[in-house]
Amino acid sequence: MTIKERYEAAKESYKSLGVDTDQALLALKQIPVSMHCWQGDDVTGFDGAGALSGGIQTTGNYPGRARGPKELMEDMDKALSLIPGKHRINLHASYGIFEKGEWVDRDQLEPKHFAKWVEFAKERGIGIDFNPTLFSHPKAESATLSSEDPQIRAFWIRHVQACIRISQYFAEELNTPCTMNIWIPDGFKDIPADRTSPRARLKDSLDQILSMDYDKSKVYVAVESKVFGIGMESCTVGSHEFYMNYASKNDILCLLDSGHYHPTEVVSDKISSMLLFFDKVALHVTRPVRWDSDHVVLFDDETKEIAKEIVRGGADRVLLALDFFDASINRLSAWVVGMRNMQKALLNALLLPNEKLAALQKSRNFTELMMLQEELKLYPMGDVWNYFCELNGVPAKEDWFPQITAYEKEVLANRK
Ligand code: RNT
Ligand code: ZN
Repeated sequence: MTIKERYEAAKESYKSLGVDTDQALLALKQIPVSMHCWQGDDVTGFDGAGALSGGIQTTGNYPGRARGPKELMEDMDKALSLIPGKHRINLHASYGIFEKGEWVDRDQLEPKHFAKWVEFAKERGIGIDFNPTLFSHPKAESATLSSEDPQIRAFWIRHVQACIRISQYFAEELNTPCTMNIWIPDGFKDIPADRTSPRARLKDSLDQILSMDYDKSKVYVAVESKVFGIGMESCTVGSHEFYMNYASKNDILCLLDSGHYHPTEVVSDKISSMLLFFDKVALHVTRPVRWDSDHVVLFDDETKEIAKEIVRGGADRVLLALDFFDASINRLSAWVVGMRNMQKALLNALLLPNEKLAALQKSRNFTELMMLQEELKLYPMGDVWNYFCELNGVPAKEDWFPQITAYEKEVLANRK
């Protein structure tokens, strides 16, 4: 049976539930996922400002890490060619591209340092999202936007403002809003004596940053909280409560990273609440495993649950990005697996008889609701997915992997 024939059979199964698979495929194509550049080089960046710090860590030394803009772009291109649909890319400020011999510190970054990325995005017709980089830098050794040192704090304020200008440049050049997400590593290893002052300084820094003139319809500023990081086990200054309140009072966005909460707390349960109070919510989808918040996204229960909430809440209101970095496996494969899994989860959600399920809940028919939710798990989603890949001109099933193997032999193996 061909992929198309299998699809036709699957279509009939879903039809009996009242689900239109053609509609689902159209809807899936409309959902861009922002692919993070930092999986390609273990969050190293190009500015050579310092080794990875901030309580995040990549482990592993799989050969073939991208060592500069050219290699990273090549790798991202290859990965994107194996992912169905049109997506976005997500950059960090540490990925600015300098002319030979040029170097500026992070507070002096300008749009021109990102012109090559704009060129890359324009040629591929995709948008760019952005992140100031407040780690892996000598001035980030103790604290950044919450620092007790006014000069350090001013440096990082200038950096984030520079990033807002660069984000606006991306939005204007590429004709699509840029989500600019602020994450800082500030926090305390052990029990602090004063939790308020650092948070008050962070609040003031954000106020100063946002007092600049920028176009809010082009730059969506978001703030990302975290429960703990390595070396910041007892308290992070930018906690969930801090940022949720800050974002809501100042009309910016909250970004929820699915690896940044207590182990049994789930982001899937937060999205509906956020969307009742915010126009949009931003996400970093990732997979927490014990101490690490950044394993490759799998097609697992929480990813599926997040996708259901996105589909049910309105995919246009959720700014969807991935965030993981695994240096122990082929980095391109990590991207492709993570991106395709996010899309599979979205497809899974689009193929549910969502209204019917909601009606069962409304009538408190929890017996039938459970039965149906469980039976749905074995519906032939794979046949619909394979057809989606075929329609979008990328290999279905595991058939993309030989291209990774070939690329590893021909390109990655030469990076010594
Ligand atoms: C760190 C945050 C943050 C980073 C990236 C590199 O815990 O999740 O989003 O992973 O900005
Ligand atoms: Zn994140």
